[in-house]
Amino acid sequence: MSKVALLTGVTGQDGAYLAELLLNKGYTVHGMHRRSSLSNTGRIDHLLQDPHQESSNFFLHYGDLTDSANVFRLIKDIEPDEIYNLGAQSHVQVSFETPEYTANSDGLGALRILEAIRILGLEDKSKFYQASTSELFGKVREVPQKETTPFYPRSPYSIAKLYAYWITINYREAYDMFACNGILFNHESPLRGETFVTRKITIAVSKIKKGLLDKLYLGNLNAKRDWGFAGDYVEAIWLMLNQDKPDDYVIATGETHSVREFTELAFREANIDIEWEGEGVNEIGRDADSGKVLVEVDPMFYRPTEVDLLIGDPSKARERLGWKTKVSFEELVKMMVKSDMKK
Ligand code: NDP
Ligand code: GDR
Repeated sequence: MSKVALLTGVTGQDGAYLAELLLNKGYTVHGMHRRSSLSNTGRIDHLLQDPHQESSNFFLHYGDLTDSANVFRLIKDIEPDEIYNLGAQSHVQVSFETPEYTANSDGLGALRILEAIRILGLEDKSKFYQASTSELFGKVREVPQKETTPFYPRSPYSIAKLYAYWITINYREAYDMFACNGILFNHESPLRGETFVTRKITIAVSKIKKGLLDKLYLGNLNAKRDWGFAGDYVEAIWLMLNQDKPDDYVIATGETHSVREFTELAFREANIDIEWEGEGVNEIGRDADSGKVLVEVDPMFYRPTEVDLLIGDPSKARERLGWKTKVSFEELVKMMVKSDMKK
């Protein structure tokens, strides 16, 4: 009998990579997806099969993490061996505009799943993964950040995720559930959402190169992130639920780079050298050859409270899970620019 997994957030970046990984391992995969007026399955269309075929092992179900009855019914019907809670309003800046909704989906969403497991008596059957985040570390208190680093979240998003993080640990301790937090640092790919900074940059570079866009507007160029490749990170997620004991793990590369560095490298991949001048809101990036301004700062993209520096220490994951990142920062930027150039 193949293992059965339920993924929330299956239509997102990580959902797509994880669904593929699980299907390749022989799992039957069920995904919760939201009804939308336009199709939102673009990242997983290549994995979908005709549900009428007997061999079909990937199924989608309408649902929403803010709908308790729906979450209960899905878990009751599917009785998953593994539940991966990837669903979330995942944009930090948007969470300042929609704080209550973000708390409901990202914070209480995790609770609804844990409660369903408990009330349905599935504690010994259904393992639970919570998509926790390096945003929990927020304001710098220790560098590099590891599992024991104190949290100081700086956005409605990360504060909702803080609730989800602790409720996961509480249910593990109170009800003996196999429940894990993956504290994942930023991870990107050609499937990354188009408004996150990396993908926004690689799309803009490709359009500028092809003459379809004049200029890229960005916010804080000094923010530093530990950027890895999503394809590597979903392997760590799976490993966490396939250990003897549940635990929490930092997943990161151990390297950090600024938004400015990412931008520079992405342009270089398109054979454009950027020269920077000015500071803060007056900083611009020029094409070193033509002198044309290609990058400008727009304070519209500044956040009310920023996370300045993230760099993770993945030693525990390396030692206990045998996991390490495979794709370097340079390879990641190259992969994303190449993919967007093609598109
Ligand atoms: P995406 O934004 O790409 O995907 C989010 C997914 O959640 C989408 O499938 C989205 O559906 C779904 N979703 C949003 N709101 C709800 C809701 N109310 N009910 C059910 N589903 C919902 O995120 P990623 O794939 O990048 O990230 C996956 C998870 O990991 C998220 O929880 C994120 O917060 C967390 N995380 C991500 C990191 C990263 O760097 N990528 C790092 C650390 C944590 P739809 O397609 O309909 O919008
Ligand atoms: P982040 O990712 O907030 O780290 O959250 P994002 O790519 O949005 O921002 C990274 C940094 O870049 C700065 N920045 C800009 N960001 C965006 N989106 N757009 C811009 O124009 C821009 N200019 C500069 C930001 O200020 C920030 O410092 C991601 C999400 O995937 C979360 O769900 C996840 O939990 C964390 O990563 C780890």
